[in-house]
Amino acid sequence: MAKERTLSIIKPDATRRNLTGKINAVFEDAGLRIVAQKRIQLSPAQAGAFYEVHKERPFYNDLVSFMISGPVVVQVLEGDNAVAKNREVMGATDPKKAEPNTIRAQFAESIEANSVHGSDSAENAANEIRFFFAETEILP
Ligand code: YYY
Ligand code: MG
Repeated sequence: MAKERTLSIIKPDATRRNLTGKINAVFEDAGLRIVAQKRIQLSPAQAGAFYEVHKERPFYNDLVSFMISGPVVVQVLEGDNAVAKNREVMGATDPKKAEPNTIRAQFAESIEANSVHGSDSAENAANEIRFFFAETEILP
């Protein structure tokens, strides 16, 4: 199977609790390679644009406020079937519904403060990677 890339974000609830390393270990143990990574503070405009697709949803304003409440770690994960594999290790959006041992089952605080973002399709992954990284910053 061809290698694929996906965009991951370790969210403010997880950076606040010093969980970056534990979450990265889940990715690496699943065969996902962290080929780019930076810890940044999102601006309101950046967070709003990143989640533009959810603009009409009732949780949008709270989600944007949460995403700017502290630093995030944006990263590119690479591996076979990386988009689906990352969604699998993340677990369901609502941690109460997430499979045991997934990142969200282990670490998420709530449906909003759910520790990680992962792209949901190869097409969205390409756009989301471009949103945060230049190709020269991605080093397999
Ligand atoms: O892709 P994923 O993060 O699993 O869920 P989405 O349906 O794309 O929603 C994005 C983001 O929005 C979710 O991670 C938390 C937040 N959210 C929320 O706060 N309340 C909801 N009912 C649904 C989603
Ligand atoms: Mg999503």
